[in-house]
Amino acid sequence: MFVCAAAMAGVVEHARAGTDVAMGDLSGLSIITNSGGLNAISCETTACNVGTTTVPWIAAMNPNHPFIAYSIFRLKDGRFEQIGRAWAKHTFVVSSDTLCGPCTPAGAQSLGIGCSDTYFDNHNANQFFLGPREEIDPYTAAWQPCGSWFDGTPVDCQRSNNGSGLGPFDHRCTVANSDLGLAGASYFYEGMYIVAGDVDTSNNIASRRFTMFASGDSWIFQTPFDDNPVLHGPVVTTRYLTGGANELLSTVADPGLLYVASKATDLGGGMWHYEYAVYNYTYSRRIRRFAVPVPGSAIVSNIGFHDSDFESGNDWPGTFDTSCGAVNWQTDTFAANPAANALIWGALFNFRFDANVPPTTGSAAMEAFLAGGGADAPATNAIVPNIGCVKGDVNGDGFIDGRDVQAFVGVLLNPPCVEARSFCAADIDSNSVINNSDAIGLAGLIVGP
Ligand SMILES: [Ca+2]
Ligand SMILES: [Ca+2]
Ligand SMILES: [Ca+2]
Ligand SMILES: [Ca+2]
Repeated sequence: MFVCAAAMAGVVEHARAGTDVAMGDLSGLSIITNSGGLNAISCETTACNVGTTTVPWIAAMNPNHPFIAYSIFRLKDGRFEQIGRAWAKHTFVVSSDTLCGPCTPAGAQSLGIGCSDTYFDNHNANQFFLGPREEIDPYTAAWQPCGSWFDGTPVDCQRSNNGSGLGPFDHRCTVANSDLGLAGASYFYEGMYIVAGDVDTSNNIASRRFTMFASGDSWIFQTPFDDNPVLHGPVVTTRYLTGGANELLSTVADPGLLYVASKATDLGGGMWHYEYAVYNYTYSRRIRRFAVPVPGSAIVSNIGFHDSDFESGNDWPGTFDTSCGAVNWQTDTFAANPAANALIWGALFNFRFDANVPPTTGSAAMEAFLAGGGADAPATNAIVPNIGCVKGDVNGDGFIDGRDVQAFVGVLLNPPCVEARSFCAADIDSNSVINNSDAIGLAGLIVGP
């Protein structure tokens, strides 16, 4: 079993002033139960208090406890997909162990400085303490017990729902047999602690590679010891892209972060495959729309979507909007359907298509599901089909000159869809808004350096 380097060194990994919980170990991936081609999967997580304060670990209905999220991913043929995801584990008690080094115990409801606490696979899969991710703000770790899943009926801020009456796969990380054991695939599991006030969240999330073999009608999972340390960071940032040509990772902050990994592959014959893995790390508002600019005259095929549940009815339909010049996927608005399949934190959705257009660097548009926060931020550092957008050449005649001013005013007064070429050319600073700063930018381009 891997333990944090701190444990081997006998010292705390690093002491940063304030609250700092780290994922000290991630191991023991196992099948809790299986039947009918499905597997409920869980893993073992170890928290280390590497900060300078104790951390409350008080069971629901008290809101002051960390949350543990975990899920399963597969990399195959250039596609990085999430194939299972559990509801969030509400932590409820700590032991004061020494996996991370010297520990100053602080009781069962508080993780002492330097102390570790391990939840085994059966703990993390216990439906009594699994709650909907939607109730938790991944950025602030806020959770409102009153009216929660645990509160149940009546809504009286008392725990009514004890997790009984559930099926073996409900709320658990459920993975289909058909997604496991595929030739040429690599598999990973990721775990994350969400902790209020954590001053360094980069060490809260980590992943490990695992392998498997079939055993009767089930699977035996193994987490190789060699060359397979606990790798900190969101899995999409550490396990997918390799820095090759036509690959980019875009980071979007709201506050809260999400990542858009994009990749284009030359299929030959003038066709390209575009592949997007959009991972919501801590983006509270979720995402309900994703759009990639494509020239309206392009040939587009094989528009696809992948999420990690087993419901096709909630998949985001993808369409090629030739008038706008975009391939667009979306689910319902919050107003239309508060339970829509928006991209929740800890989830990864894939968007893909083929087009007869070579790639360039540009922006993919996204729309938040919940109100609040700032303007909906695009992924500005993405691999997208080249729509022929040249910043400043708003009228598309190959020159940047006074004639673009008139075209710019047209876009300013009557903006087309954000994916359109003229919008892109007028949006000099690539922030998906046309305003005065773009006018100044255009003037600078016309006058020249
Ligand atoms: Ca931390
Ligand atoms: Ca689905
Ligand atoms: Ca022009
Ligand atoms: Ca702009």
